[in-house]
Amino acid sequence: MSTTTAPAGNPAERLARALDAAALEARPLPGGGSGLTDVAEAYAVQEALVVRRLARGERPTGVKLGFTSLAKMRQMGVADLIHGRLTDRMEVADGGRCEVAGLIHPRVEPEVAFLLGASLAPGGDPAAAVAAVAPALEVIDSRYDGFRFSLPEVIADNTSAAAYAVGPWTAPRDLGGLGALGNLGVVLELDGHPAETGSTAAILGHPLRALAAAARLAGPLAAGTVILAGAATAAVPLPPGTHVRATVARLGAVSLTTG
Ligand code: OOG
Repeated sequence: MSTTTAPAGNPAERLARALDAAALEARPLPGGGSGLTDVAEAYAVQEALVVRRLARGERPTGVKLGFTSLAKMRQMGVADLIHGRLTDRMEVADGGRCEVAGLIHPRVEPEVAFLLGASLAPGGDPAAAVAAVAPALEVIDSRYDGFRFSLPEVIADNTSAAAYAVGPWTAPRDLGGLGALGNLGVVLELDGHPAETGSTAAILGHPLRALAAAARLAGPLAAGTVILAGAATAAVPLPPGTHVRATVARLGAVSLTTG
């Protein structure tokens, strides 16, 4: 009698499938157990993971950067820029409700978002491509147990992306140019209490550098793409029933409530 085994698939697809199932079932994988050591392979897993989401009808909306601030690098014990993909399924309206019950161990971070008005090629002028900037909230949810992972593992896991909300857009001319973004105060509040404070300067010294990095690492980026520049502060745990607000000086505030 012969035995049949399910087609194994290539290793990238196998890990992508496991990460996808972990997210869908809110059941974390053990971190450090994937055997993944190569960054290029890790991005191949991320790609396979995103392809699975797109096959379910999700639409790409943008790109996110991770570990653009020292606060985040220190918090997570890693020291390299990473990038992930955003989809419409992750979008939460400003002031809207974000369901966290189906997540594993959500955390929230205050960010700056860019909206591209023109395409941006690797090495292109990021400021010239920006149509607008906004305060943003990113909800991250590692699919690894205890938020413990290696750099390739977090890349494979689409850089922990789970949800995001973008506040009101401001055109660069209304700020007197994007130079103003270099040092704006940032406050993250949970239920009206400040949880983290910082500055946009924490994002690679200037958030425009994160946009240049996004183009270099994930470009070319099309007009209409949203780019999350990375957290300005450490991330904080996000329980259900919480009102979260991020305020960026001169850009205003963005909020969501968790369900
Ligand atoms: C990875 C995501 C990091 C940021 O803004 O630095 C990130 C993680 O901390 O799980 O999104």
